[in-house]
Amino acid sequence: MKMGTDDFLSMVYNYIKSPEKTVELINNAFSELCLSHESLWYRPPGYYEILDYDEVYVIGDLHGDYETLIEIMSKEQFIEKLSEYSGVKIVFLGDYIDRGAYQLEVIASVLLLKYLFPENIVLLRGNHEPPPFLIPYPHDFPEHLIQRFGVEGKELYYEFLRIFQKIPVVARIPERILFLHGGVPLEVVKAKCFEEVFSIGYPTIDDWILEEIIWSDPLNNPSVLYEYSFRGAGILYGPQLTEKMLQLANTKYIVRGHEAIDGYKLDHGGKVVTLFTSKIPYGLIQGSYMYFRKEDDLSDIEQFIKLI
Ligand SMILES: [Mn+2]
Repeated sequence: MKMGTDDFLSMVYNYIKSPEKTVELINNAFSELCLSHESLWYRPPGYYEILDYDEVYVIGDLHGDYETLIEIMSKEQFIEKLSEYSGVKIVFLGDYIDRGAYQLEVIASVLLLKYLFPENIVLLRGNHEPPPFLIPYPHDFPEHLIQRFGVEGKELYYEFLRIFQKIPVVARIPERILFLHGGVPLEVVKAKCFEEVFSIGYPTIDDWILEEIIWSDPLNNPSVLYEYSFRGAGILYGPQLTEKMLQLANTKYIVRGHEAIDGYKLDHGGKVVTLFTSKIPYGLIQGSYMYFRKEDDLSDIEQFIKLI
């Protein structure tokens, strides 16, 4: 069935009219998050392999910036593309909620995308989709829901927390890109293979590895392996850790979000690419996202970054 942006937005609106409808959406998306699909190989709870694709979009942190999401959606004709053919993949790097004015709209949009187009959508987890033991600051999503729905908003928050625990933390296009929210966990130092890092403690990823993946930032000092982070969670990882991660993952780049920058930035000799899509809640001038096709040569990755 052919769909357009307006059809999609009215579906989102329908789902967030009441807490009951929102819970229905959460439950629908929940089962899709935990299933493997033909062209997205999902290994619980760690990662997705993106195996079969013609083109890929990568969207960074949104933080309730619905305007920018809609702007990209309309400009790139996401919904039309998704409803017409199966070759497009969209990777979201996490941090859908907190800070912005339209947090419920944004999280409902990405869950609805996952529900409608499960084979095409990769949702990754950011530090604002938190484990209960590590709540970020600010975390105004619960208040946002209470303001909207009263006491029922509080119960709705727990439904969201439940689904956040199921969102994978890593995706990979073999030989090309590793996608995650924050960075490289220290565990890579002694790991001998990729699965060792991302499937430790199966069926649940170990808490500290999860923390380091969703909270860490790159550190531009080649002589330092890592430092403790000013954020109070995660680490600052040096280029040596990036090299080890790329070697384990068998990819050329790490594409991540997490840092609120204007546009994008490159670290560790261009091997760590930071995208930040949200603008309005931060007063930033430009947001960034990425687009490339299967046949593109990614050796100059900067040319595939788009500004909005
Ligand atoms: Mn973040």
